[in-house]
Amino acid sequence: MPLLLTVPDLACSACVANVTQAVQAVDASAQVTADPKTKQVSIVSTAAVAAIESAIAQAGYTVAERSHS
Ligand SMILES: [Cu+2]
Repeated sequence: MPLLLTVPDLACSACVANVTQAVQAVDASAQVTADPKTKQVSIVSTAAVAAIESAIAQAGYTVAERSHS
């Protein structure tokens, strides 16, 4: 089940690349799909949710909401 995060400051494809890199720094095999229009980031990873969220925060983005789909 992918982890679904809402990241309101996801504005463009550069943000998508930044967030993807941040998550893949935690788990190199993570599958990250992010859409600047919906502000949703879908992540398939075995890494801990807290580790993923803190990596995204350290990249300069805010995680507003989290849900498992
Ligand atoms: Cu951007």
